Amino acid sequence: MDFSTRVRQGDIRAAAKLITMVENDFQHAQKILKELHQYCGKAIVIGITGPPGSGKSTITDRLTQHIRKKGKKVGIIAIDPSSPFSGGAILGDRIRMQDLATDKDVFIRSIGTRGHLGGLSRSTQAIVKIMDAMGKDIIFIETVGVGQSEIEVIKVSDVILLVAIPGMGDDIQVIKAGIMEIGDIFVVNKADRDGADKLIMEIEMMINLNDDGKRNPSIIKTVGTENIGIAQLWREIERLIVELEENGQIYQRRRNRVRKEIFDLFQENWKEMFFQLIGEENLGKEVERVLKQEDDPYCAVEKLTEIFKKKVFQGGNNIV
Ligand SMILES: Nc1nc2c(ncn2[C@@H]2O[C@H](COP(=O)(O)OP(=O)(O)OP(=O)(O)O)[C@@H](O)[C@H]2O)c(=O)[nH]1
Ligand SMILES: [Mg+2]
Repeated sequence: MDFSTRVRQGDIRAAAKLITMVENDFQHAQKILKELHQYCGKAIVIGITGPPGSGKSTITDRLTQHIRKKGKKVGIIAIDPSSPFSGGAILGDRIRMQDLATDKDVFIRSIGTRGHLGGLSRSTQAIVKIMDAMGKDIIFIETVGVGQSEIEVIKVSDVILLVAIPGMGDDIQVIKAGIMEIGDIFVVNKADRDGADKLIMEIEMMINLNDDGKRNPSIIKTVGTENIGIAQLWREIERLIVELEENGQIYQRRRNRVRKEIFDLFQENWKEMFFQLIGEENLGKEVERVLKQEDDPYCAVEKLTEIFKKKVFQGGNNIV
């Protein structure tokens, strides 16, 4: 049986192999992703972000258990900023998601933020595609909402949950302005601690300030560890998905996602083609000239671009 068929049948080993290929040899992986694309588009992608230790993995785990009872197949992508390695499950998540690990209809994958040649968002999009083709109904992407690259990643989601917790000093500071705007649902987790209601009030105030009352994201209180509020959170996610489907927002988000995917792929392929065509010798020459102060890198790029254009022209139209 060929590789892409195995992935489509939900074969975990084939999918894991393909994900490794995405990270190490994208050109090769692309051929299989191409075959898979026609089987994609059914999964709903839910992004979960928030500060370190706020309970993102716990909530992902509990939501997954909740929807497994409804027969939904689940994919989980945990983006781990601390890990330079990719491929394996990180220890923490492995422990917390232990119950899920034995469920063949839950596929968990952790990836490090570093070491992605074509960018983290390209890798994540490819993994979403693979899980989608495997037949997952819901795909969670968990990431710590710290840097720009994490925000880029989470933006590929259909729905975004922001997790906040009480008692982190100046509470509201933990939800940064940039990330505030992308949240569809606020999850106030660790509501067993003091200050949950105060945090809710602060979030409400900030929403009103930030969005001029245009948006009205809901706020759900949870105690992840006790499974409190999880069913309500899932109901809210489902309600929101219907709303976003009806008002065309999901379609708009997917349009942005496809645009970004094409942009990322193009950038990468184009770069490769450029350097292939100008050749190592021309590049090496320019490097030396810049090194000897005979030229600056800006001029070097202009010159190399001229060489590129000439070659494309000489080669007729069949190169680009
Ligand atoms: N008291 C309390 N503790 C919780 C709750 N939810 C999660 N925790 C605990 O908080 C700790 C961190 O939870 P995680 O789910 O790993 O948090 P996370 O946001 O995924 O953490 P990182 O991925 O490391 O950023 C764990 O020890 C959980 O058991 C809650 O509602 N109440
Ligand atoms: Mg986590």
